[in-house]
Order: sequence, then C-alpha cells, then structure tokens
Amino acid sequence: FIQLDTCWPPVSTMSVKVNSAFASALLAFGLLLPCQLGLPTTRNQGDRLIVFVPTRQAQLDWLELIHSQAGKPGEVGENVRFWFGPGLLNQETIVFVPGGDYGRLVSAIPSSQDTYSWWTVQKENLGKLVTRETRANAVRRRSSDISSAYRTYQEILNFLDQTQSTCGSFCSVEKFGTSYEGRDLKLIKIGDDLPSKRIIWIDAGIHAREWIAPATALYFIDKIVQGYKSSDSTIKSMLDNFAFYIAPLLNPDGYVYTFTTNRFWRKTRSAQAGGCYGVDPNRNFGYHWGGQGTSSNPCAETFRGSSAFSEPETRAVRDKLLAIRLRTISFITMHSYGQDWMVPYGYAYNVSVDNYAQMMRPVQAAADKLKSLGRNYDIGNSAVVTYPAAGASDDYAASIGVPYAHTIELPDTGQYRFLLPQSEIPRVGLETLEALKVYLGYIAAANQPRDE
Ligand code: 0X9
Ligand code: ZN
Repeated sequence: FIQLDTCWPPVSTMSVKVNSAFASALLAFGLLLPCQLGLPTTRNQGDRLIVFVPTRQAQLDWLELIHSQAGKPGEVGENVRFWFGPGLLNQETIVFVPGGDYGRLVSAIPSSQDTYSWWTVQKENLGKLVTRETRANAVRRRSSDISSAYRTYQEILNFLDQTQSTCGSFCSVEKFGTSYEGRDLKLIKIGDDLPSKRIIWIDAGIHAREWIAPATALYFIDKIVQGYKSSDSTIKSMLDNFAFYIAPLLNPDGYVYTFTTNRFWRKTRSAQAGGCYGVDPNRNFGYHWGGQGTSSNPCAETFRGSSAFSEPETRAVRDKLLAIRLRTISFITMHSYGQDWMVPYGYAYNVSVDNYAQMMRPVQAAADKLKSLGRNYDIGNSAVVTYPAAGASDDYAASIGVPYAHTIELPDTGQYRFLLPQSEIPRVGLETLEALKVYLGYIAAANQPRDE
C-alpha cells in the first residue's frame, strides 16, 4: 500500500466517476488511495502520543519550554503539538510527537528523581489508527443514513440542502459567512422562525479534528426534522417552545484539511507570519481576547490571531449572534473530547457569570440523564473543568447577554480521543439529544423574549 502525500492522479483528472461500492472495494485492496475518495491519506506513521504527569515544578517548566518552541526551527519542540496542557502540577499533559521528532524529544526529557517515570507513551503509532479509521469510513459512508459515517464538507452541504428540500417552510438553510479559503458557512433554522420564538443556537466543528461534533450536529438536525414530520410529541413540544439554529461546521477549511492532509489539525487555515497557518478560532473571540490559555505564536495550536475577530469564521458567528442576540436563550457549542458540559466564564480562574446557579440547573439535569444512559459527564465552570482559555465563543455569547451558554465536550475521555470510531456516532447522537431534551425542558419556562 503506497503512501503518498498528495492525490495522484488528481481527482479532477480521473476520467471515470467511480461507483462508491467499487471504490470501497478498490480501497480495501489498496488499489485506490483514500484521498481519491476525499478521505484522509495514510499519514502519521510513527507519530506518538505521550502523556506527561508533572509532579515537580522543574518538569512543568520544561513542558512550558517545549510548548513555547512550536514552529521554531531546530528546537526540540518545533513540531511537537500539545493536545492538553501544560496546565497544573499533577495534571496530565497530552503531547503529540511526529515520528521524526520522537528520539530528539525523548533524549531531552529531564529524568525523574522519583522511582517511577513521569511520562508514558500512550499511542505507539497513530498512523495505524488513522489508516484504520480511513478504511472503515470508506466502507460505511455508502449508507444513506447521515450518521453512519463521518461526512465530508461536501456531504454536509448536500445533506443540508436535501433536508431543506423536504421540509418545506418548516426549515431553511442560510449562508451566514464565508471561510478564509472561500467555503460556505451555513446554518439550518428548524421550526417557526417567528420573532416571538426564542432561539437555541447549536454549533459544531469550530475545531477541525473534533469529528464527532459535526456528526452529532447532523444527527440532531436529522432527528429533529424526522421527529417533526412524524409528530413525535417531545420534538413537537421542543419546536413549540423554540426555534433551532444549527451550524454544523464552523471551520470548513480546517475540516477539509483533516480529510486531505493532517487528521489532527485544529485551527483555521489562514496564512500567518513565519510561514505557519491557522488561528485557533476558539481563542479569537472578542471578550478578554489575548488572556490566559492563548498564544501569540502563529505556529502554536492556541494561536489567538493578530487581533480579536481577525478570522472571517469568527466574524461570521459574531455578526449572526449579534443579529439574533435578544431572541437567543441558549448558545451551545460542541467540541470533543472529554465528556464535559461547561458554563462560563472560562477566560481565567475564579470568574463566573452572574447567573451561574441558574445556568447549572438544566446542566445538572442533562448530566443526570447522560449518567442514566451510562455516560459520565463533568459539569461546572469551564476553567475549572478543563483549563482557563480566553477568547472562546461560549464566553463571548455570555458576554453579550445570552442567558445560557455552554461548551460541550463530547466523548470520549481519552481512549480514542479525536479518533472516536464512526460506529459510535448514533450512540453519542442519541444520548446527547436525550440530554438536550431534558435540558430544554428546564429552560422552556424562561421562554420570553428579552426587551432591551
Ligand atoms: O480549548 C478549547 O477551546 C475547548 N477545549 S478543546 O479541547 N475542544 O479545544 C474548551 C473551551 C472551554 N471554554 C472556555 N475556556 N471559555
Ligand atoms: Zn474543541
């Protein structure tokens, strides 16, 4: 099975349009490159995941040093990517190390003065796992059920259009912006879009590699529209109370890049100084922009951008939100992973929204529901539950007066991380929708437009 960095021949020059079943067979036998199907190429051979648990300040300092070296030519940390941390003493720091950088990094790790090691390799070869995911996805994506596979950007657009064409005046798709590379930012409105209807905003895919999030948003759209058509009583009452604005893919450029080039890409794809690409869109919103948990280094995973709202993707969300601000009762942004349902503010420790207790009531109910379905979620202030991170969209929504604002970190808690098997989509979709129903039941009472 040959591994190439680019598709060859390019898809556009392939004269016959391949039948997808036939293509899957070719793919399974290694005769067709995954990228020719618009799927991720087999990269990441030898890439590893290392888990560090610093128990001493010197170890934490060293992790900070490596973290600061992102993109710096010749430095040990040049190509190392921090998936979590560095945070506090005794907290896990999860580090992605490309195969070619592993030896250099390992010889630089300060040795532990303890009898046990302070780091372990958790995944020996991410390439093997990415290849496995790619093949599985190629086989199952033929199903017309939207939730049978992780969908491509184009499939997501097609699904939105198809949904709109079957639901009449009851839903409508709106383009609310354009990404840096020129892709559509779309949302679907479901339910009567009357000025008197409070809006539930749900978005996903602001971070490119968190594939379960857009998949869950698509599951919601599918089930809410189906439920309406079949007169499902719970869905009907949800739609009596609220209009849903669901934007399943806020960062299409990054998402496409995770299919074609780098499965673990997080940011947008805008060109930055020093030859690096992308801004962390969840550090680019204009509330305490540039604060804790953000980086000024364009090569870092948490690069905040050159200014607040420097990115077209975050500007589009801001402008849409400002336009519907007074009608919006809840803002929910879906990410992965971690199984957390969080409440602002998260720009620092020890800051909170005034109505924290009120916001936590439906969240507690949602977490109880998830628990009854066998899934444990952590709930609470986002800085406490994860880490301080300024310039995130949940904080921004709360700052403009949206009464409920949450980041949800979908499954899992660290077994598969971003590579959650697609066979999990229906379960995650179902349990999250059940939790959302309970959550919405609690806030339906506050169903009056704000007058400001
Ligand atoms: O770091 C983030 O942007 C989110 N976690 S993720 O692993 N999906 O990247 C958490 C954001 C939580 N919200 C705030 N800290 N405001
Ligand atoms: Zn995320």
